[in-house]
Amino acid sequence: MATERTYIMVKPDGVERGLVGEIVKRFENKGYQMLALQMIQPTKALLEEHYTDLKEKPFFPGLIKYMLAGPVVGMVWIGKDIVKVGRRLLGETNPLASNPGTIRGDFGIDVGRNICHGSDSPANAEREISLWFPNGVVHWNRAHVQNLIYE
Ligand code: YYY
Ligand code: MG
Repeated sequence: MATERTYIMVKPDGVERGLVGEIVKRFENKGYQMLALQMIQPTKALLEEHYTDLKEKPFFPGLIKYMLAGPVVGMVWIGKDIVKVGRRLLGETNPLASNPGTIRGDFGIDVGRNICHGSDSPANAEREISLWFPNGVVHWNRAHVQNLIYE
């Protein structure tokens, strides 16, 4: 039974462009299971904590400003190897370097408007899930479909 979780977040550009359903669909189609979903207008403090590893980068102020531009849709997903595979579904950080068939490759152009976030390690995923969902998330079992997805 897979227990790895990841934090996926549609950024303000993705929300405003109506791509939430498309992104949810790609994770659902793959066979992954959703544990939480919320639309939230993040505060500057929350975003600075989320991106704390990047605070010395030259693009950091622009990144925070862009992420404050509107609500984001944050999700928790669970499944086998989901951190790594979730990032493969997203594509590269730079949409122009991302293959067609990936979220960033199909829908984006500029790195500073790359539509969707995905955790980069299981440890960071758990850190981000605690940050964005401080009250925890539901745990539910897909009793019937589980055997159709996992052997
Ligand atoms: O994990 P990922 O989102 O693919 O990239 P990070 O290196 O964590 O950077 C976070 C975020 O910062 C990225 O999604 C876009 C933005 N960014 C940028 O605007 N310019 C860069 N040169 C690198 C990253
Ligand atoms: Mg990252």
